[in-house]
Order: sequence, then C-alpha cells, then structure tokens
Amino acid sequence: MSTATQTVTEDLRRWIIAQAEAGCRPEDIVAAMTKSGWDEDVALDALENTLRDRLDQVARERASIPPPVPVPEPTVGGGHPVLDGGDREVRVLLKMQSPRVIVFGGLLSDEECDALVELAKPKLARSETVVNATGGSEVNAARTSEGMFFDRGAIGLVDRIERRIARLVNWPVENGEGIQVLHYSPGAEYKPHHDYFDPVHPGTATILQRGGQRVGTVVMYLNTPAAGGGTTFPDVGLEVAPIKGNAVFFSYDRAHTVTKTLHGGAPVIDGEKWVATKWLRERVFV
Ligand code: PD2
Ligand code: ZN
Repeated sequence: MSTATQTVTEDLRRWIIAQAEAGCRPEDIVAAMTKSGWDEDVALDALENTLRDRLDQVARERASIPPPVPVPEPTVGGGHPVLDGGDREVRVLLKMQSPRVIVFGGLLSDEECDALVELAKPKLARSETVVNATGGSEVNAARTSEGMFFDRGAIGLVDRIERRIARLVNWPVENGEGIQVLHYSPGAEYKPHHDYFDPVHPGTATILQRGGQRVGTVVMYLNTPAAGGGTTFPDVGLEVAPIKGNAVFFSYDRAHTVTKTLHGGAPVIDGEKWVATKWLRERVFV
C-alpha cells in the first residue's frame, strides 16, 4: 500500500479508540497497524489525531455534566432496618447506591391505600406528560395510564402521608408537588423516562420557576397487581415489585443520565395497578 492511497476511515478511528480504551499501548497499536500494511507515519498520525479528538470529546462530555445539588436522603446510614415515619414505622427493604434507590416496606397502611384509590376514582383522566417545547402537558402514547392530582395538603389523609414522607426522606414538605394517583389497566405501562426536567428543552425554564428541579421521587403502590406492573430501572437491571403499601424512593442530584435514574412502569400483565407518586423539588413548590 502506498502512503498516498491510505485514508483513515471512521472504522479505523473506531478501532484505534477501542484498542486504546481496552488498555493497549500506543506502540502496540501502531505495530498492529504497520503489520496489516499501514505506513508507519500514516499510522502514527492516525493514532495521534484520533486519540486527541477522542480526549477532546470526553472532556466536552464531562464538562456538560452539571454539578450535583443536595437531594432528599432517608436516614439509613446507621443500618437500622426500621425507620421512624413520625406516625408509623417504615421498613427498609432495599438500598442501592447508584442509582440512589431505597424500597420502603409498609409506608402506607392498607386502609390508606384503599382510601386514596376510592378518592381518586371519580377524578381520573388520561395521564399527560410534559411537552418539552412549551412546558405544558399532553396525552402521550408512552404513558397509557389514567391519573389525578391532589393539591398538597388537600385533605387530612394526603397531608398525613406527605408529612410522613417528608420526615422519612429528610426533605421539607413544602418542596413536594401534590400527590398524583395513577391507574393502569392490563397492558398499560409507563415507558422508561427520567423524572427530572431536561434542561435542553425550551419549556423547562418555565417549569423550573415553580420550585426548581425535581430531585426525588416516591412511587407508592396502592394495590398488588396479579402480574406485571413493577417499577424498572433499566440502567442497572433492577425491578421493584409493586406490593400494596410499599414504595420505591429514588433521588437524582443532577438532571443527567449519570444518575442512572431511568425508570419505567412495566406493563400490567394481569389485573390492574394503582400507584401514588410524590415528586420532590429543590425548593418550595408553589
Ligand atoms: O407506576 C410506576 O411504576 C411508575 C413508573 C415510573 C411511575 C412513575 N414513573 C412516575 O409516576 O413518575
Ligand atoms: Zn417516573
């Protein structure tokens, strides 16, 4: 092969990056290239340019990760398996560091679950998701559930649950959005998504005026579906079983995929599913 005809293709660049990221020494990469017919000068140039571009790319990606902010965090460091929810003891069933996920056992009593479902039933409407362009909301095929919102503190029951959650996750009750109750019929699901608002979308600035970013979520299971309906975290292959009265809490200290908080509601296979979701903001939610 003559030097003049040797063009550095995208495939070759990808191969060089793969070798370097697998820990290959530069001299070994060049040796492998010359062995397969590359001129040594061309190989050296290709290596240098490719790795410099790759380092620039990694630096740019790192720079675009926003700095972390304080997030709600239950007092689980002492290893106590039961937490004081103020008016109720709540069990810690699972703790995961990244993503930060904690599964609570018995956050709600059966009676509280049933009461939330009955209060929500007459008010259900097809669930909407945020429209990124405007900050408004609309019906979306990725979210085939029906739902309704309770204003914060709307009734005694809601207020009591909100205060229990605030105490458990050490986050002011005022920073919480109103509780949302969702109902899924068989086949309904909530495709994987992040609960934070993506800063690149034009509508986000408007949404953030009401208390800043979301930094935590509590999904409470109000019934136990016959089959399906778990809450999935695809980045780490975790699925939380939807058991009546239990809840999954997760936090995200920046609006970025590094938090690994991609999550979804798996399709309900048999029966129906009821949940109540509480989203927590950085500041007072007005
Ligand atoms: O219903 C669920 O399991 C679920 C899954 C993912 C709820 C939400 N997200 C949510 O309300 O944000
Ligand atoms: Zn969600």
